[in-house]
Amino acid sequence: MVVLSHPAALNELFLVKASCKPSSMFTGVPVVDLAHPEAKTLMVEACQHVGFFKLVNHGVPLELMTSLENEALKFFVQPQFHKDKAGPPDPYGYGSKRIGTNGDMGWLEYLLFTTNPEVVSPKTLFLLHQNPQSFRSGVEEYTRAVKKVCSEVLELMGDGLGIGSREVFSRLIRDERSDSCLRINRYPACPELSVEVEALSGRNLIGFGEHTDPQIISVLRSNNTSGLQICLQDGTWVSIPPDHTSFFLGVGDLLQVMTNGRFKSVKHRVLADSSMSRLSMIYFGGPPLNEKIAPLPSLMSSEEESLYRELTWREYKSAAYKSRLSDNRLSLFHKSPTATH
Ligand code: GA4
Repeated sequence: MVVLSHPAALNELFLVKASCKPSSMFTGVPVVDLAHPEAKTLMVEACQHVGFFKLVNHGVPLELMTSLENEALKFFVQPQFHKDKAGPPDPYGYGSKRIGTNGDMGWLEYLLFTTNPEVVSPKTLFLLHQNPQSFRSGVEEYTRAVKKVCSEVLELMGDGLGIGSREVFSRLIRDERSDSCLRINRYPACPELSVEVEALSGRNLIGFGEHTDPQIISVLRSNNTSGLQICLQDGTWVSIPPDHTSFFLGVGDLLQVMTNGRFKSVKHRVLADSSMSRLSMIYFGGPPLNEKIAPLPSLMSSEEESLYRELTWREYKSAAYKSRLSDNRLSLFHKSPTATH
């Protein structure tokens, strides 16, 4: 009998069974054209059924995306000891393999920047780049562009839900104290993960373990390497074909709270590849830390009960940072049925 031992570097922390079968319910990722007259309706439907959609015709030039991607790669090619000077993340900065502070690991390295002027990203982050100025302006320009798209999308969602003010979501990320962040993830190719290892042990290399994003909304752009998977409401995992020209939008936990569960915060994960490295850039749109978040009364029918208690983003963020990646953080804020009586 052939006994296959995993290559030393790939211990159980990285190799997991991550089955992904085609779901009969799923006809493909919902695609929304930002310029289409029905965009708001399609977005609302996608957020209700999947919590995720692909956005095309968004107006952000491909050059702006690839230019930041190239700047980031110039950071990542540097020697490990050099990159480590910008880490470990606290929670912003450079990180490698460790995600958060509670033992989660993934086959990736990353950079995390905050856009909140009241919180500071480590200065070394930019200084450790060969060309700090162009890296900084790349991050700033990209963030500005993606924030604009995100704000347009949130306005359309407000419109689509028919909740009086279309700015009810977008104002939260447009606020100058918005606690949003930008994450750049690089999932190196892992040649030790041969096809045989995968086939014989039925295991996959976890790049970023399953989780939901705690913020309002996430806007992801990646290179053309696959790896992203989302979990459908029937529990099946489906792979999302990459498209380096488009954005992928995901509902975050706070949007699920504000819509009283109508929009679903999408569970997702990333599997690493044996031959191609994946680079993704994700903008996480969050509100100011002191913002009170609760189900919107304008959305709820008169007899409808709030599923969640009011929280501040500071409170939710701090609970998130105390949790493990795969924990169901929203359940901590569920109103228990008895508490309402
Ligand atoms: C998931 C979404 C964002 O990447 C992130 C992540 C954060 C981190 O990497 O520091 C967390 C994770 C994320 C949720 C639970 C906690 C916090 C790692 C972790 C185990 C930056 C975020 O805001 O929450």
